[in-house]
Amino acid sequence: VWTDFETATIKDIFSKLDSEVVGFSSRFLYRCLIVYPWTQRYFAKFGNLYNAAAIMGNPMVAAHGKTVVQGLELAVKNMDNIKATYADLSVLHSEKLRVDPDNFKLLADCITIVVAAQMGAGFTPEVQAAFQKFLAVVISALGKQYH
Ligand code: ZNH
Repeated sequence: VWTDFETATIKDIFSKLDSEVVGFSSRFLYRCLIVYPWTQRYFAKFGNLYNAAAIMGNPMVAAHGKTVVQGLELAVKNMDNIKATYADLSVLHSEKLRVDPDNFKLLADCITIVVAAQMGAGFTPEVQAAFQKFLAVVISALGKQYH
């Protein structure tokens, strides 16, 4: 259950991300792949990701960041029904991609850091709480198939 403030905050953040934050979608994925290098193993088909420059210069990484953001936007559009919305995505990540669900949390932290850096003083504790709650629901829905 979401409060009016939470709903408004989440929608507001995502409405600004793509239009105002240049390269937002790729930046959080770069950060995840650099800071938690073991997450690179799932992206073997993206080719060489051996250092930060290679990661940031890789168009497939950038494109995948957009894909993840589109997935998040789908959750924003279906905030009261994220579990059902993510049912197929959860099966994909657990059974086909075999992504260790601990990594969802790591990626979510990278998303939070990039959003916080962008929003500056606007990222108040209340906004952070709403955003982290949203990501926690996303992670739980994505991990549903694992339990
Ligand atoms: Zn993921 C895919 C989302 C996390 C890995 N993903 C994907 C997609 C989406 C997503 C939407 C597409 C699908 C289709 O195609 O159908 N993810 C997502 C989200 C999240 C995630 C929302 C959280 C937040 N992932 C993740 C992680 C990882 C991953 C953490 C690792 C580390 N994914 C992945 C892969 C893939 C995906 C590998 C596949 C890619 C390709 O193939 O291209």
